[in-house]
Amino acid sequence: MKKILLSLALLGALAISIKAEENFSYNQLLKEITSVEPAVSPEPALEKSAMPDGRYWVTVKAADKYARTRLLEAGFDIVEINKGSVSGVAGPDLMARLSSKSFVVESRIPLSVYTAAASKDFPTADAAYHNYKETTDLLKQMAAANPDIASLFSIGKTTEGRDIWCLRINSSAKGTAVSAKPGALYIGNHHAREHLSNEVPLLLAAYLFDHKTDADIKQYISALDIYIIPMLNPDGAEYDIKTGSYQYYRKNMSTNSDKTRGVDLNRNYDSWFCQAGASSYPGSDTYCGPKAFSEPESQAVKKFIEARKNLKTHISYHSYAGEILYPWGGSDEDVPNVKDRQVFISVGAAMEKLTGYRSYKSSEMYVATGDSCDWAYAAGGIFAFTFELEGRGFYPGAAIISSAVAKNIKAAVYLLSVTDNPYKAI
Ligand code: 0X9
Ligand code: ZN
Repeated sequence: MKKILLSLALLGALAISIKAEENFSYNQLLKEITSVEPAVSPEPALEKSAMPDGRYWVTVKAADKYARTRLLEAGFDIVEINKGSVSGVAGPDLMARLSSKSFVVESRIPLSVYTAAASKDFPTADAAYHNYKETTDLLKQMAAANPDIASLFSIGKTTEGRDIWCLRINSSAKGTAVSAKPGALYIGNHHAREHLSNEVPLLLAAYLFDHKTDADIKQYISALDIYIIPMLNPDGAEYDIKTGSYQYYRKNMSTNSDKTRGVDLNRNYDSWFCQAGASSYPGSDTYCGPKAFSEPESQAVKKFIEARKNLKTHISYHSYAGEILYPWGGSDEDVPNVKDRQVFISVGAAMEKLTGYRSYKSSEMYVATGDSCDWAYAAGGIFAFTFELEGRGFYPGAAIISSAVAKNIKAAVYLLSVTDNPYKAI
């Protein structure tokens, strides 16, 4: 794989120089992405490795979603669900815990990360992905180029002091000014290594600006209050790429009481906090944190949503599975309001058609409490969907961006079409 990376260095350099030319229209961005498509299909990221780092790619027996929930509670971060088993990354502590709790480990492959000299960027072949600076610059450029409808502001700072940027698209209200228009919210990158989940909302913004004079988009921009927060967890995302090779990092960068790093932001919301499918072991990948909303990133989302009672719809982007999930995820129960349940089912089904992703109730994957969409629906009545974007692995290569973005724009724009009154979907 190293050889492939080297042979792609020239293409990567080309991509970097293209980026420097301030191309930020949707079509230009797409061109930029396709220009770095590897000539060969990307190998699984696990094979990109060089040095064992004490972690394993583990496959553990799990017959059903209840077994999956128990594994999450033991701190196992389920990455892939197979028939009768699940796979994910486990370090030495978790390996010991799995055997002490009598889980059956079917296989384990030493996981290695390539610890090159710090490059603070994506591997060359994936240069089309936007790191934090590139994301920030692009958001600033888009906002500056569309002053009639756009504004950019920070919803708060991360653990390491980075701004969490929010791009607002609204033909009248700007910045943090309140609006009575129905609102739609798109958030990416709760999880550090899910870099595709930054690209989709970022390019959605570029698409909306490029098409702002199309009849439908123009109407949404004038009638709605649209918010895009592409990178909620920039500390984690930057950590994941800082050596120039991926670290399989999931959480934020908080320092825990036992000096381990990171809280799973999608277990830190106040919805049945840490009751199921989340771990209280600080070192584990599904660590819920010391208390609900202990983290600056989830706290920023809480404040943001609580201050905007006009929000009606929401997508939180994750990867990977090709799935659309709706509440509850923290309970086997259905949401109690029958009409709301029908909205989730109908809107999910419409977005399923547009993306080819499967739409279903979140808890069927596994019950996991503290997730952002459960909280957004419970606290704000917001029709909140978790999208598990497509791809094979967390690092599916740059070639996947354009197709993932294209189909997800359709779903995101559909969501705008029902944001004025989600009940019209039933
Ligand atoms: O576990 C998660 O946070 C999400 N999957 S991911 O691989 N992106 O980490 C899924 C959240 C779905 N929510 C629940 N099942 N509660
Ligand atoms: Zn995720």
